[in-house]
Amino acid sequence: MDDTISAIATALGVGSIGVIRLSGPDSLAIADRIFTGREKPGKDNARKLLYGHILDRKGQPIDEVLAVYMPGPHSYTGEDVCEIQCHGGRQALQEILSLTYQAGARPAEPGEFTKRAFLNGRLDLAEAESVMDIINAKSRQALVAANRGHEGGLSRKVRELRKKLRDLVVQLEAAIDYPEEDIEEVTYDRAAEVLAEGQAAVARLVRQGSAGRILREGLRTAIVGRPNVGKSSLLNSLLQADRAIVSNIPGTTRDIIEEQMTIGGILLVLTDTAGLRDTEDLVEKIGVERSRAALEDAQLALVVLDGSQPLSGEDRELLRSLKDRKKLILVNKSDLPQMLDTEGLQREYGRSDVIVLSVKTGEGMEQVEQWLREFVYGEGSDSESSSMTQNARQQDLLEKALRSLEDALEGARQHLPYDCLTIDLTQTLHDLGEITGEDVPDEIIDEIFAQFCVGK
Ligand SMILES: Nc1nc2c(ncn2[C@@H]2O[C@H](COP(=O)(O)OP(=O)(O)OP(=O)(O)O)[C@@H](O)[C@H]2O)c(=O)[nH]1
Ligand SMILES: [Mg+2]
Repeated sequence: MDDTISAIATALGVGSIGVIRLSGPDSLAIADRIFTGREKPGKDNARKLLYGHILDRKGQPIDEVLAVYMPGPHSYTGEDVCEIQCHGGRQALQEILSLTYQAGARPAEPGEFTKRAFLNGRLDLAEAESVMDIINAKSRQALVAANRGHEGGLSRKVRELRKKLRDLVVQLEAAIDYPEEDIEEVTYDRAAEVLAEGQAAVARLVRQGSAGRILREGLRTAIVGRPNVGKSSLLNSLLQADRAIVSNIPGTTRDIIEEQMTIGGILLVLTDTAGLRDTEDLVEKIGVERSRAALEDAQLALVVLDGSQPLSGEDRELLRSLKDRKKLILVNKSDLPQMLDTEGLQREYGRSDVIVLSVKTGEGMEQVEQWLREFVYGEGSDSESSSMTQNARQQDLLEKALRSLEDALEGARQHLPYDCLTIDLTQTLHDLGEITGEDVPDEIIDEIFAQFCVGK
């Protein structure tokens, strides 16, 4: 890249410090032009923080700053980079930024620093994308997963797999070019073996990717049930805040209340809803409609029942309507004498998917947390080591790769002509290569980095 870009790298708004970042061949010259101090940034004091001032064109100080020069290729972008730390007010940042423009830099596009890092081979595409996942991480687990992606967790697996499949293509092509009857059987078996291994590996990544998606975007969870069973109490208890109004009057909650929270490191996008019942009250009716819409949209339903009362017709109807949906049944108010046939419910819906709890005393809340963890990560899995950070694009490519790989495997088992296998495999290699950026059109690269923030 032969031009030099500049941007504010810190969040807009008031903060104690702000950072302006320059990258490109003229970084040092531009910093030199606008920075005054006892020592000027240069080769001799690379990577050292220098104290000084930024002066405007009339020599008036704009701000007191620290500046650092990081020569390429050992910098974030792989190019010469200069960073100026000033006070984090809008005005100082904007004025220093315009000075860098006047001194020869051009405004950086969103994600352009990271794009340069990618184009200079500092990061592959999947690693670069995970930079945004780190920035956007809203829970501990999402952060762990994003860091794994950034360190090349996904890239490494994809590259290994690509290498094995490429070797196989080479062997198959050799067999096409030099057909020898006696090695044919062996090659089919060997091909099927390699393909089955690859298929299993990609299938595992696809599974882990769904968990990763939940980590990034949160699990959309609706709290539903009859009026007065304790839905809003549950929300408040999970949030550890008095968010929703709780009262002993059925029909207290009318509107949808949405809150985000983490539980066991998992981000939940939680909605408390109006109690489901037939009602003549117009406002409540609208609330009930909204509850049904929220339920429709949710990936998981927390069905709250009142354990101090027998199961009602409405409860049964709700459970029936959620027959094929992911749900956790919570029998609340365990501190009161129990009237509900919990064992019957457990027989019908599975022992592990029915939890008896009391929001009032906190009994059973830990079990809820444990259930949610298992729901996200799959039973018995070690959450931290299996979570991946695939984004929708990567997940989509993995799913495509899986399909062509399955076709190739089927082909090998049926002893189809080698060309058929190599056609499928070429497709797989292409899709996998698009993940790491080894085989990806420029438009897609531009599209990816356009989603980044300016200054990253
Ligand atoms: N004893 C006991 N009472 C509870 C428990 N959880 C909630 N309650 C009470 O049940 C009543 C209803 O609680 P809410 O949380 O408002 O119920 P809701 O399901 O949100 O009701 P609607 O908004 O009307 O649909 C309140 O008086 C709560 O204090 C519990 O575990 N034990
Ligand atoms: Mg409520």
